[in-house]
Amino acid sequence: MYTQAMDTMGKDGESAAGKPVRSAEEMHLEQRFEARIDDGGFIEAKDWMPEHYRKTLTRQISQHAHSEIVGMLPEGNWVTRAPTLKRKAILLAKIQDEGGHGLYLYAAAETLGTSRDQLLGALHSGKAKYSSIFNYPTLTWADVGVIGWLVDGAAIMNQVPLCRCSYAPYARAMVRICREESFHQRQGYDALLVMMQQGTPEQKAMVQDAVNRWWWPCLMMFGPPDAESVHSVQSMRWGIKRISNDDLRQKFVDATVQQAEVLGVTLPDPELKWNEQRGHWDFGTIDWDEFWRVVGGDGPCNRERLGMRVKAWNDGAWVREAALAHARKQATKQEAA
Ligand code: FAQ
Repeated sequence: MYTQAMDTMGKDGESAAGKPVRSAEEMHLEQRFEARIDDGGFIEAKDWMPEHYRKTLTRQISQHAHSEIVGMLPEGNWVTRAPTLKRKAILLAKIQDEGGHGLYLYAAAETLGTSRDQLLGALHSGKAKYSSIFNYPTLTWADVGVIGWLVDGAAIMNQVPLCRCSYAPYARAMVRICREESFHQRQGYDALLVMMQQGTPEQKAMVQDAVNRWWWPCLMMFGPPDAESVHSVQSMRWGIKRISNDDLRQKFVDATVQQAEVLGVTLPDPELKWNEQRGHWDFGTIDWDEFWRVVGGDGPCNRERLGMRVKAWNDGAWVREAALAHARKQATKQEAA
């Protein structure tokens, strides 16, 4: 839906049959673009690119940026209630990093020609998507640890291949983001390990309860099954996505089972079983109805999250106005000098 909202193809560029008319020069540019992609090369902001490639990237990068800034909200809920000064400082640093990731990603999306105001407008009007995972509530302190361990763990699994994305500004942003996500994952695991090894029975039960609630939504983060993923084939052809939704999900499950054992928690899936033949862990069926409900705006916290973002935008209007007034004043001064 967002993709359609950003459709800039006008009627002028279409033939009578409704198909876009392409000039010989455009076809030559497209051949060069395809050849560069086939060679595993990178595309820079000023290079020619097909309109569909530009729109696909604008959609994915802006959704990713929105996920980072909406993702600050569930954890922000716990800043004032972190159990120690050390945990509070770590949490503040993590949330700040996420704001920074949003900034790099909005900047990367802007290089494709859509302004930040337009991108945020799409988020605030509910047209643009952000990751389903951030529509779940953070009920206890253990949820903050589980977000680090499982949500950041899933995010890294998905994002490391994006460091090799064919669109260079996105790939460059992802290198730094992945380094920071790695710290986020470890701090979450560490917080949980302390509770599991030194905590009271109640604290241990709290960790298990958080794992029970977050496990399945984390598996949904990777997106629909490959057979139902509308964008995967083209995005993989263009080197935007390097590994499919299902393969990344499997890699995440395979990596996480042992971490759960070390931690001493049970993953809430009776069908989780090592498959010697496949060399992978088998796992149960994901509730895709729940996924699409959450993506469609009807998850436990969708309204609250969007409401908070819109409020933050409105509350910050005076800062943006002041910055613009200052810039205008400086420009007038410079012109007069
Ligand atoms: N939630 O055809 P596909 C983080 C939509 S960052 C909501 O497979 P695609 C950091 C999809 O947009 C987490 N919608 O799509 C952090 C499409 O709808 P559209 C975010 C979803 O793009 C941690 C439709 O379903 N990461 O966690 C979801 O090829 C802790 C069909 O799907 C990124 O954004 C979903 N989970 O593959 C922050 C990474 N999955 O647009 C704070 C970059 C799918 O046609 C605390 N993005 N949809 O209306 C990607 O890698 C891809 O976009 C996928 C989806 C894999 C998410």
